[in-house]
Amino acid sequence: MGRTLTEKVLDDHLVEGELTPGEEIGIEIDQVLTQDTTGTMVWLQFEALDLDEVQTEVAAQYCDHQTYQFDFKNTDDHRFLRSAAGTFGAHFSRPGNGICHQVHKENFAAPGKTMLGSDSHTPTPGGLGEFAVGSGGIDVAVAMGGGPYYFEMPEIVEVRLEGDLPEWATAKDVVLELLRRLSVKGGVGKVFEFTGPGVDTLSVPERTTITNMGTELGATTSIFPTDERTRDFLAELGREEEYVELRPDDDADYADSVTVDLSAVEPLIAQPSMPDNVVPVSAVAGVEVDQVIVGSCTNGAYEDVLPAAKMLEGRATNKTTDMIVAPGSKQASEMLAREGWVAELMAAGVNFSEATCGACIGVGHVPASDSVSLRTFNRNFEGRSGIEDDSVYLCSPEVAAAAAITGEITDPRDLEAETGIRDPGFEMGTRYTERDADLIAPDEAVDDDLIKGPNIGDVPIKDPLDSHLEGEVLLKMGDNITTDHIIPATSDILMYRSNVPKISEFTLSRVDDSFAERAMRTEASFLVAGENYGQGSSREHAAMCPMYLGVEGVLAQSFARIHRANLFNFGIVPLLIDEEDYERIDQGDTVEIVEDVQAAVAGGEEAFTVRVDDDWELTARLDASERERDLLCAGGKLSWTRQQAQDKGGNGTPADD
Ligand code: MIC
Ligand code: SF4
Repeated sequence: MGRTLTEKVLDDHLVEGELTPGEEIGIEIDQVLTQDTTGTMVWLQFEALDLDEVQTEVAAQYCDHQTYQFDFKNTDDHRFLRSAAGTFGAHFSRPGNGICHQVHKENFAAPGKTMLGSDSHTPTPGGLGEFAVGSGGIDVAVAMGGGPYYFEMPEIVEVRLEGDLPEWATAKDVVLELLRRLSVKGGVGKVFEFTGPGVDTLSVPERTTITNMGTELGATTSIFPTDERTRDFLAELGREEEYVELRPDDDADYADSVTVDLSAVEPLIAQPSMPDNVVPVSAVAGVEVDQVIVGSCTNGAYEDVLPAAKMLEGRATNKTTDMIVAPGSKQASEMLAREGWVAELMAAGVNFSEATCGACIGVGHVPASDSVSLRTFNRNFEGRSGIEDDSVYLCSPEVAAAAAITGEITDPRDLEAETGIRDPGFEMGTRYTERDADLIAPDEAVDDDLIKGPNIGDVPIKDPLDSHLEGEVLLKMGDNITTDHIIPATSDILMYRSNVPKISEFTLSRVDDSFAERAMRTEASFLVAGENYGQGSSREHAAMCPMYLGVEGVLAQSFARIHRANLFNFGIVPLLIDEEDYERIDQGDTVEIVEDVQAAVAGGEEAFTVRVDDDWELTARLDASERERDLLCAGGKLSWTRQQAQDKGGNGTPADD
């Protein structure tokens, strides 16, 4: 039987297990990526594991989320990251050089390689045939030390693209269409592999918009085959020799198949406050818009900003609609500047920002109260923009520019009919310089020792798993709780990512601001949640902080992939419960696991009896591999890896195995 593209890349990197969906596999990692809000912990963990040199082909540290450096703590983090990259042998991308996924795409993304990144949108280079997966920071630290990455072999789902996009429909609409059909849970446990004649009609930047936002579907990753367009893209970047032809066999066998007829795709928009709340733009046309932002790792490339700039050329933004353009990389800014587009945008009333994540996580450009913001980003979870009860819509740059011109949500086809503004179409950019001023390669490192300012704390370590687990349900939550609910990423909180005692004070504050204080007063506690608990980002603080506050277990109907792994990595027991028991259990109940937990986890037990309030019992399920059980018993991945090191007299990464 023929192989899928995913199976081919994984086969080339497999170090443990078999490519059977649902089974745990270990793969060798070629490239790692980390950014400024997860990176500090990655390097502190790298140090705590006594690792002294990066072992992967490429390791890159980006500074993109807190580049405005409005507090010395941000700048301290950046200096620490530069010193860590220099000391341990990673590339360092300076603050302002751009968003990790865009800069990585420009400099390192390569077909056939594997990558692990401590950011959930790491799958972006799937648009160039790279198998790239987001994970928690400790997984990245171990992979950087040469250890394999372990994960559940996903099902491989074919997304067959047919036809050609009509005018005003874009790659963003393709992924919004998938979200509309499949929902934010539709990709859990899956890889989306793109096939069909429609693939050739999409350029690499369009493909990476789709793979980037595959994350919102909950997918492990998304991947495109490579072709002449991939080769040309790499050639433009001066990396043509990295081109490899990759495609599935003609008789490849997929677990499922979804067809998208590109010619039937129309301009779409995700309404507040979930990326899958998608409708045609025409369905919400006329809603007044206060703010428009073009940028992010999804739509921040030169090729994304250009159509908006063309639409605004010689025009002005509506007087009550503020428009901001924040390109995804300094290279994109430079190209737009050299061609005069920055000036055109400025003349039209647009504020041109440095290349940063910024507004995407509520760092700058926070919307006014009771206002509407239209963004070309990938997430619109409630409150993520920096204000509770926000009203953030997600759309393509073309739809964003149309709203900036008219002051209301406007189907660009109607804009054309009313104003004559034509679809600017898609145009690939030309690079003007071989930029390297903002990238410090390992052999150019300026530091060989770690520089830790007062904001750089220690990595918390949990005790090994107890035999007896009992505690109060301190919080009961609904479905689709995001990591933004668990540990928000807004500027007031982001600066404490390297200070766990301090950042823990904000745990679950978006759900219940008394939670952290109550947890601190309680010795041991549990959380209860509905479906898809922990969706969204890769931030391991969403597990680390609850662990620090004494949360021993989470009882949920289902878990999002990265967060589930982070719970194991920090020694919190993730137990699955059914809907009936979820409905019955209440906040304030005392739960007690009847079995000897340590022995049952170690012994491979799957069913656990949970006694609730000494009154009734439910059966919870632990769905865990042997390795994940070892992590729980040890009190998390850091302790486990260290234990391995002691047992073997090495550094404990599986390279020693
Ligand atoms: C996000 O988009 O939510 C983030 C901020 O990039 C996170 C990473 C983080 O929390 O630092 C992600 O996507 O993993
Ligand atoms: Fe940055 Fe937003 Fe992309 Fe996360 S989703 S990496 S915050 S631009």
